[in-house]
Amino acid sequence: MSVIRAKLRSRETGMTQFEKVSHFSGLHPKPAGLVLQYGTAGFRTNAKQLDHIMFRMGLLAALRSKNTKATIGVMVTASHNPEEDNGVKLVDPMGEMVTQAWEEYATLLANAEQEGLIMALQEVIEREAINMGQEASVFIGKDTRPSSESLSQAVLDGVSALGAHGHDYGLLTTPQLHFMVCCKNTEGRYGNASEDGYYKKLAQAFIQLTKHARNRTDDQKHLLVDGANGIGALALRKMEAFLQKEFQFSLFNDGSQGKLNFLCGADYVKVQQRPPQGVEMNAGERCCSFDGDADRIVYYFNDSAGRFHLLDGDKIATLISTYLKELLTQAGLDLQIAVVQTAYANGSSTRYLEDTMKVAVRCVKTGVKHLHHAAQEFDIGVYFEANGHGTVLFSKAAEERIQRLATDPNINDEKKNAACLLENTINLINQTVGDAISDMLLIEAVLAIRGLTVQQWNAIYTDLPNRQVADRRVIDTTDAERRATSPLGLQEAIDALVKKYQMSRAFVRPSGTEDVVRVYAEADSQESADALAHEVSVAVYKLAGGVGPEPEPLH
Ligand code: NG1
Ligand code: ZN
Repeated sequence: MSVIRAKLRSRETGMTQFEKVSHFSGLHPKPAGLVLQYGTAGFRTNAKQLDHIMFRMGLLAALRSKNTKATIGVMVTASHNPEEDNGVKLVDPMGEMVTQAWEEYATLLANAEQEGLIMALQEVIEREAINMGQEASVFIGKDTRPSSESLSQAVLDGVSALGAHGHDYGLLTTPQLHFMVCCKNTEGRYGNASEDGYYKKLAQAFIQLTKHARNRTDDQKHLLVDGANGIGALALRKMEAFLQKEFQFSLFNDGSQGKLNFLCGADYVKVQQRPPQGVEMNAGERCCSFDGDADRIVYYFNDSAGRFHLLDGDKIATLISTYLKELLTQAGLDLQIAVVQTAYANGSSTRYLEDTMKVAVRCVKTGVKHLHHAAQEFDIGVYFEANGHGTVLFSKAAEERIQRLATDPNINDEKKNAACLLENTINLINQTVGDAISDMLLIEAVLAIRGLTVQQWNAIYTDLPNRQVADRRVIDTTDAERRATSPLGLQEAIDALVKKYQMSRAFVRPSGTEDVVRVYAEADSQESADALAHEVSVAVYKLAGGVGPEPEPLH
């Protein structure tokens, strides 16, 4: 019925909606036979293959908007991938990743051959009983990749082909776009849906929070930032004035010279376990790296002996959850706090959180959507992937209790102070998705309030040495999803290898964002972790039909 209504409405303008879609689709044709899968975080591959995908995701966003009667977001980015790749992520009304039920529709539209597109659209419309007469609105953002310009235009074409209103924000970090969508759909209660609105909200919360930290020295206010030559660098520069010198930074890899994510950025630093190129670090200086769309952050420093120390998502989760737990105790609030991790979390972090901090820990599948959902089950859910993507979610009830306490005239100073800190902390956090800028400011504030140096933070627990390998030569990943996990005997072989090492753990999974298989190993020493990672990749190579030469030992 909804389909008929769509046809009737559009007839007045001369062209039916579907005729319009067909016409525009001809400008964004799909290469026949090309099949792309919705990965860990949307579609992601070489930018040359993505024009039709972008157009069709514009269509899907318009449908999702009609379906939810709310504004939907579309972000054009490939995050930590190399510059020649690109990708697209859809944002649901409250600023979260698009619901998993719609990933199926995304795949359906993406892979429909040119002549089957209208039928695929009709299927979605019918299955969701979408009223095509409903108004629709889509927010669009893009990262700094050269290909993002024309690809975001393709998204806009898709949006307007279905008569939806498209608002193109141009260059934004991924978390900024999530923020805008949430602001819009909460009628401004979450903040103002503009770039300045974002900077103002976060900067004000940061300034309020750091008032609670006494005697901050200039050194404590200063951080070295690696912008991965991406959008995060641009955003941070724009934010500078709003921070009123309460936070100062030296920005490296700001995109003026280097290539996006090349030898720099959070993913490079985490996987290679070494500092990015292009950052001038002195011993003991606090440094951080964003990834290509600024939704991940990792910290690090070199000690006086020149040794590199990485503080990844696990260390960040520990710092933040410890801080929050202490505040809850001071405020006398019995709210349940939990940390959500993935299999990539260092074994030491899990042990520390459970045994020493007595915080509940949940382990979920890789991918932000899985962490986000699990975190929503608690009063306060702190979620971080080891790679530095994460945030904190406060349930509505928790937020209300904190607000009531902060304005309660009958409580003592200690409780009032803790409640105010919690309130400002909530305002500083981007609860829609992991946000490098918001996380960075929160970490800076927590270190200042607790009077911790980066060395003291690092010493909270010691990481088990670990190694992550991803090798394009090792395996042909066109259908790696099965070949990496199902060859008979692979898991048994890994189990046998793990037994050879002390305190060890290892697993493999196909990446959902790159054409690789990821191998993770940890053990009691770096030599053992490296050796185990190598042995497991050889097992994958032999049992899962690797291509190219056999993987070589690490170091
Ligand atoms: P894949 O490529 O599926 O491993 C990577 C990260 C995920 C997530 C996505 C989205 C690792 C091991 N994997 O996914 O955690 O962040 O990218 O960006 O870090
Ligand atoms: Zn990212």
